[in-house]
Amino acid sequence: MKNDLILRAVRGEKTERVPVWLMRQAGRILPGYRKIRESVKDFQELVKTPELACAATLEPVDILGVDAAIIFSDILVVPEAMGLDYQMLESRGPIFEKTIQTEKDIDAIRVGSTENWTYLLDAIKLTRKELNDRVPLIGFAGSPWTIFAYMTEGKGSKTFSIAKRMLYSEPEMAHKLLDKITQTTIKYLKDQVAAGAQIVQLFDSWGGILSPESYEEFSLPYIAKICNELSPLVPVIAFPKGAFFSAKAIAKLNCAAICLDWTVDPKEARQLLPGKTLQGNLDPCVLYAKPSVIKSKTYKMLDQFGTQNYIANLGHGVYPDIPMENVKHFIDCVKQYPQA
Ligand code: 1CP
Repeated sequence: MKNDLILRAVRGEKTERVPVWLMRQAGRILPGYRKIRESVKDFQELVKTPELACAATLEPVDILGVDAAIIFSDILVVPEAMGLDYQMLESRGPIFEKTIQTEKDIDAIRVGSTENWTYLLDAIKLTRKELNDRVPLIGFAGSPWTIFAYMTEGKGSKTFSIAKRMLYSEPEMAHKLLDKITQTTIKYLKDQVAAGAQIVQLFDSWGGILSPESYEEFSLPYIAKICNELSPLVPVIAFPKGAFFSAKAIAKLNCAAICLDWTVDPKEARQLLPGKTLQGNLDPCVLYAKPSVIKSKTYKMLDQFGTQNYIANLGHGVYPDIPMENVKHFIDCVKQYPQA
């Protein structure tokens, strides 16, 4: 591996420079992505064509100079593999044709298996070959709770009240669905590792809309199960977005690293998550600012986290309308940060 900074940082080994990558680094901020996206019928065609997914994965490595690639796919591939088809609507996000409301609906979907995501495994194999060990390749999945939220709502939501209603009114049913998603996700991530993913990240994008009690009943135990299954194979990064209220419980996860959103104070995170590599957490909106502001905020973040056991990133995915030059400047600032 030519650049193994992220692998070393995630394992808690010494790094001579802070590694950096961005969540959602392959997307509308990049010209090559926009071109590929225009050439296909829909988002799924891009995700399901290994050559195109590979090209989208490599572009940020080639033109932004990030220290890791993340395989081009989406967390919604898992509900699709379980039998729920979705459409990705321009600027409106995902819409599912059917949603899960009853016990019967849960029984009607399957635990997904390899044949449901071979295109992704082919994309990973091809990308590893094309990367030729330049940087590590990250695989990923949504957390069971976050996938549950899309399966029950059928789309994004501000409140996720349909999803949360099931937690409070039919908790046993909710656990049954979460368990089925968890079984699928474990297979899905193990397959990604077997195909060549060298790190996996679990996105709990909607963890933060739960109360601490609900979070620790309906989200964290399922993340813990996945960590227990995957950690013996590759380093796992958990991203409990907005859920730092449960930091003490999160600290007990069997995972190498925790990704933090921008609401979290780096020093407090160091205290509450001892022994974990930390990743994050610049507010993506900082990247709308002028270069001098991007630099001072980035340097301040590195001062606070320190340079070891740390992976620089944003506190959430990069927004599609952020200028690519600013993203590049952020990456360069991390690389130029003076390190003793
Ligand atoms: O570069 C990369 O990061 C790889 C690709 C990637 C990843 C890691 C995509 C491509 N999606 C994701 C993860 C993902 N997808 C998450 C977790 C991270 C997060 O919180 O942002 C979530 C919640 C989704 C679901 C999703 N997919 C949404 C959000 C809808 C909502 O509820 O607000 C949307 C809009 C998408 C579409 C999507 N996924 C990826 C891209 C590049 C796009 C844009 C679609 C397009 O170009 O048409």
